[in-house]
Amino acid sequence: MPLKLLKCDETIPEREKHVYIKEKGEDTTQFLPLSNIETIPGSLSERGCSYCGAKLVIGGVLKDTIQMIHGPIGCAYDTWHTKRYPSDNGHFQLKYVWSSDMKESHIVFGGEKQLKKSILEAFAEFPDIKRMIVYTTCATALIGDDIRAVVKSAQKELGDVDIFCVECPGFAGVSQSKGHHVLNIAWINEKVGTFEPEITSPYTINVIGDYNIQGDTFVLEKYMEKMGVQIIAHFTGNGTYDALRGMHRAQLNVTNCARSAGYIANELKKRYGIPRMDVDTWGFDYCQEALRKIGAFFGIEERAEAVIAEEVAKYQDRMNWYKERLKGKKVCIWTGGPRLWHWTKALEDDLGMQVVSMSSKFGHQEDFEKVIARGQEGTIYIDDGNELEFFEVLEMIRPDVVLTGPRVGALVKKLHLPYINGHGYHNGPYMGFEGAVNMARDLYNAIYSPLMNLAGIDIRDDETKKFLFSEDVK
Ligand code: D6N
Repeated sequence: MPLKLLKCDETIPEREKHVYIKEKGEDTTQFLPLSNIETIPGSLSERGCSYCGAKLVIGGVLKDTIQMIHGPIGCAYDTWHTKRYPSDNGHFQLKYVWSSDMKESHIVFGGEKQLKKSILEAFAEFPDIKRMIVYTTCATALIGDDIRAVVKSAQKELGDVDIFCVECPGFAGVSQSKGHHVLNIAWINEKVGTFEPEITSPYTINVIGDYNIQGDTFVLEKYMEKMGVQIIAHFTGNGTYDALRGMHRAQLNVTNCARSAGYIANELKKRYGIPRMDVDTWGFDYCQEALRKIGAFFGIEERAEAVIAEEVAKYQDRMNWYKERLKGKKVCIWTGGPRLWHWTKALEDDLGMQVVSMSSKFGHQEDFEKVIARGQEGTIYIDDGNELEFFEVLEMIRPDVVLTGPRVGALVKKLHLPYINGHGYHNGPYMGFEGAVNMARDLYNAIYSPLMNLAGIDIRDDETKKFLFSEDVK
């Protein structure tokens, strides 16, 4: 019985095909849970929309680009400031939010004039910024506004600006994953090859699928600098619009998040012959493996070893200290998709933890293949999990800590279990060697925090009252 119908799903039995428990000696190809299909009506999904996948996850990270959202203000507001991707230029991309602010009359009479006005106003307001991405949303896509025509006329009028269009309204796909795909493919079709980067090293790479969550990118950039490897484009952590136009000049694509950016890595291979190398840059052991692979590709193995030796010497003792205390602790990983397969073995091998449940919002079949291959027997694997399922699973396995987002995290906290932000991190970065230590420290702090014991106490309870007002406590 590898697929499992949870009790809470009795009224939506289709959910059985989305929940899987790995058993001994099983051929997982027969029992992959369904994924990347429409959410079943009645299931309170945690997914985001397709527009959000393009804007919040990929485009919005760029540090020198105005993000113009053509739609009602909520689409702009709700994808602003909900993710932590800093930049080294004062966080321009986090400070501002732009929108054509569609109202009812624009829906009735068309919003193109409003968009044009907003584009011109935004560039006038930020005279140093010459790059923009314009996004459609459900409302403007449904009424058929022609954003490309508007963009063309605005570019003509302003002369010195470059604008990229993302036509991926919220309803374009079953989850945010569609938005990743649309932006990847549109970018390679329209922008790659239109800018020539300056080459400063005989070893050049693009880093693909890393979004500088709480400074992840800065960690990787430091390692590459020490190895003498030039990063032509960082897709899109701390990235610039023009650097991404020059992606065709790298010798290698180092791909971390294969889910959100594997598409552009594949296209760069097909169209420009640039090889794709998949790495895991989270995890103490994985990071060593990643640096070794990059070193071997360029024949600079000794440089990779030097970085590894330096970092391991700096951080190994701390990892050991945390491993001692985290060994055997049960953890759930409930995030978007790829972090499940990046993190499960890293937490088990580096820290001795036991991953007891993994839930993915929008992973595809290939993600589940990787997750289940790296995961343990007895672990519960869920696609597009809903709130009641999370409650039931927490009851079943009583984990020591859950890695998830603030929404599900709030639910977890109500059951007096600690959660760590698996999307935006508690105190990151989590990437690389120092990141692995930060993650271990956050897990340790969460599990051992005395607050969790206090949270379980009901102060209205007579016994508790007696205790709280006793002489001992005073
Ligand atoms: Fe990749 S799949 S882009 S690693 Fe992606 Fe990345 Fe994962 C994700 S930074 Fe997860 Fe999301 Fe983030 S769910 S925002 S943590 V949240 N689309």
